[in-house]
Amino acid sequence: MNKRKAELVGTFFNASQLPADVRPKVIFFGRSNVGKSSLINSLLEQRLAKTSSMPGKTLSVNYYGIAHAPQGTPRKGGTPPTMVFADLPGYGYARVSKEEALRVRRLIADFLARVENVRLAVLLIDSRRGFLPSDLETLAQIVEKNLPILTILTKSDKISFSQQRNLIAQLNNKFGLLAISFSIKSPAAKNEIWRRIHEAMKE
Ligand SMILES: Nc1nc2c(ncn2[C@@H]2O[C@H](COP(=O)(O)OP(=O)(O)O)[C@@H](O)[C@H]2O)c(=O)[nH]1
Ligand SMILES: [Mg+2]
Repeated sequence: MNKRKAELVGTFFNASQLPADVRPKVIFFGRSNVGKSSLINSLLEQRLAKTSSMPGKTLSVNYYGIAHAPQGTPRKGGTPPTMVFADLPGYGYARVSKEEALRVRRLIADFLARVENVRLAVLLIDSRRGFLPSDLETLAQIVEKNLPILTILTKSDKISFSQQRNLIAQLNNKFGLLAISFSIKSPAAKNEIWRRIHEAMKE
């Protein structure tokens, strides 16, 4: 797959800073330290999103603009259409105060209330930790907005194949979620994830 032209196009510390923006968007949700930045960097094949082993640091929404030319699109005037990946702050980090946790939740809720043209919500779940109550809260926010969901089980190198299968089955049975396993160590699922993103862009 070709390397995509992508760049950071905005950082917002509260939802009131969000500009009106009709570009189609993929929003990435996940607990702090779930591997969100790593997945975004892997998909974009560049180190745009900061990764860290110190969770709970950034409290901002970051927009990455990605040149996106679906097959067969006539190119008028040169500039390809752009889609946006929105990287939301991680939630559910145990070592922050209640107020801090509430601030994260509120930023996500305010963002969802304002954001336009969301095509896909990508919900990241840490394979080792499984689906936790804070993930359920996020799922409820996504469902309330009626957004199509793609669930990704991150760090799949940390658990066995049978554990992966069980977790995928459990998410499907309990919540009707279709999950894909992903690891930065063997990013074989990347093409499948891109396929789903492109499909969501078409709708
Ligand atoms: N073993 C393993 N570690 C990962 C994987 N993805 C991310 N990590 C590590 O998990 C930590 C948090 O990753 P990061 O992408 O910053 O998570 P974020 O807080 O959700 O953005 C970093 O130390 C990463 O190197 C993975 O697939 N496998
Ligand atoms: Mg991050």
